Amino acid sequence: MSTQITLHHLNASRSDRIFWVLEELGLPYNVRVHFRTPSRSAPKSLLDISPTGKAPTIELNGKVITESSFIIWKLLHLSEIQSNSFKKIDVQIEQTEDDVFWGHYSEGSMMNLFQASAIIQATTQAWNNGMIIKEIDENSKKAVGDYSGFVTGKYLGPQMQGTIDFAENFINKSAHGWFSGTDKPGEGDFMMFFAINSLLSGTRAGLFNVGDGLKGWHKRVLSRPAAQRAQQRLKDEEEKAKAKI
Ligand SMILES: N[C@@H](CCC(=O)N[C@@H](CS)C(=O)NCC(=O)O)C(=O)O
Repeated sequence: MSTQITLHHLNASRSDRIFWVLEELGLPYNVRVHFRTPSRSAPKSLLDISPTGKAPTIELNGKVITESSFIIWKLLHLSEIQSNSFKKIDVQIEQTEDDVFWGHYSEGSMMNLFQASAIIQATTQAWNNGMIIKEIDENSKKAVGDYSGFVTGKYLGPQMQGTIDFAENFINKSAHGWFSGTDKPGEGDFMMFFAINSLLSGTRAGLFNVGDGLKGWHKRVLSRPAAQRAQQRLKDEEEKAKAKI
């Protein structure tokens, strides 16, 4: 029986990592799109599938799997991928130390800060739009705005920039320009894709200083046919799902 994969995708989410790895590995997959609610949270439909209620989640031969790096690890460990016999896969299949490091770094050091900042911005907006308390006077709007501006601008912002600079430094020194440390993209690259893509062409574009090393890495990723197919599939699936609402 061939491997059955359904990717549960939430719009504007880390599931872009999984589209990319699935396309690189040439694995057939179905997609179910879940759209964020007005508060930017995942809808209940995702919690109905996934114990964490977060994206990405995949169903792999009927088993529900969560956490991007575990999902990537599971996909790289499929027997048909490990044997790599039916076609040449241009991916670092065997996990390197750098893959493990950047897999952890992307979530544990970068995304925790990025996410905190996104939550502060979303909740400030919700406050100003009266989603938390109906009647908001201008003074309380200003106080919340000043506080969130301070936390994101003066506290989280410099730390986020530090994580970007650290990644820039690594990629500039790497022999091949991949976070895997080899001449092929690996888990470290798939994991770093979400944050760097958001900085260069997503919701955080233009907000931080991204050096030529990471810009070059991003270009290298997007010039890969598999990454292009991944972006197209993501877009097509979202459009198809939107048309059904
Ligand atoms: N560490 C998890 C993080 C998962 C996560 O927080 N996903 C976000 C989307 S990028 C989510 O589902 N957010 C919706 C919510 O929290 O309601 C992973 O890497 O898979």
